[in-house]
Amino acid sequence: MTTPIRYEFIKTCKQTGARLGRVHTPHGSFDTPTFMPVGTLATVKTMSPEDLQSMNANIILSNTYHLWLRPGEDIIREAGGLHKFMNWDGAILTDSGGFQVFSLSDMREIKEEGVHFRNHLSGEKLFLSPEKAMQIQNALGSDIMMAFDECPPYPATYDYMKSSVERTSRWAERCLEAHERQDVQGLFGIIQGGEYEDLRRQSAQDLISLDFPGYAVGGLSVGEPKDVMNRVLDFTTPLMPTDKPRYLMGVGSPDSLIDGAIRGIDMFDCVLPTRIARNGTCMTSNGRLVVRNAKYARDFSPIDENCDCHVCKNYTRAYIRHLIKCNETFGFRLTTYHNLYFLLKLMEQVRNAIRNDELGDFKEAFFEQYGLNQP
Ligand code: PRF
Ligand code: ZN
Repeated sequence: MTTPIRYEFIKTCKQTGARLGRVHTPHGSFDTPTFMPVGTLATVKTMSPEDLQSMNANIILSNTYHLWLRPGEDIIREAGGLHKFMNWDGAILTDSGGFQVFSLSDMREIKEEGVHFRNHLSGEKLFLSPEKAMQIQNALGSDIMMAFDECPPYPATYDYMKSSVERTSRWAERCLEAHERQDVQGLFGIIQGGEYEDLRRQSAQDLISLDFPGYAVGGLSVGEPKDVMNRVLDFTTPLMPTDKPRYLMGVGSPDSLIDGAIRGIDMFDCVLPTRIARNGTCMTSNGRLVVRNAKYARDFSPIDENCDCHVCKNYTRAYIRHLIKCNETFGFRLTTYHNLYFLLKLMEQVRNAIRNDELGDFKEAFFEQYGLNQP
């Protein structure tokens, strides 16, 4: 298949098996493993594209579902595509709407043709299908598009999961058929199957036979315990091609990023760092810090004394707490910037550890300091 997405493998960490690589797209390359900040509505909330560049983000994620509802894909096509519309020159991955339909709307009916549901804002009746999801993503012009899948809840019965996986495979085939810009936009398949090993295998085999330029592991981080996620990754990533990118959808806690990388994942995204930032919670090298708390009212130290971001170099906990307590948007900007910087820096440290065959040591030291030491 012709595709503009190419995975360049660099090396495997001898201590853990994690992969170091680079993904090439029509809007530049990014080193992997990487974390993609989430810009659901064509903005990473409170961040400018210049902010994102200054923290070395080179790929962001946006959402088909939200942009379809507002402003509508026609307006974005008319603007010259999503990159031009939002003034972001780096790579963009768009999720297909599959997950959002399931997580945001209560009234929904899954049929072979697609999903009938209600607009989570207006209540209006809507229909999303593999063909429609491709048409919207073609209009947006993202570098990486995602197949339209079903992400079943956790836990789901074996029988339900089996029929869902089979439908997701049929939908994936329809997505490939409907994707009209294969030369400029790459389409990734999404492996589902919940916690069931044979269904993950079936899903992986079905999708691999369709020859996508990259594969995601979907259906995780939906409420299952951490050890279930790790076990599923333990048996799923070995089923995935080694010469294509592997993306774990919706995962972004520091420990899961490290655990995912160790299991051979290259790409991650999550609203966690940006969402918790807007309620005054920061990720630091010593664990989470709730900067809203009264105990920081007179604390004139930075959010994280080990962080060299612009925020930690110039602003204090006391000042940021004050802004957030007063609902000042600048406060949300500062915590968001720091949290994204922290995760992007963490991924850079992970890549360096892979390069030096010491990701296992890095994990142990990081977990110890972050307060995550396992029994
Ligand atoms: N499918 C899609 N998007 C997703 C997921 C999925 O399974 C997840 C899983 N938590 C996050 N985002 N299309
Ligand atoms: Zn910082």
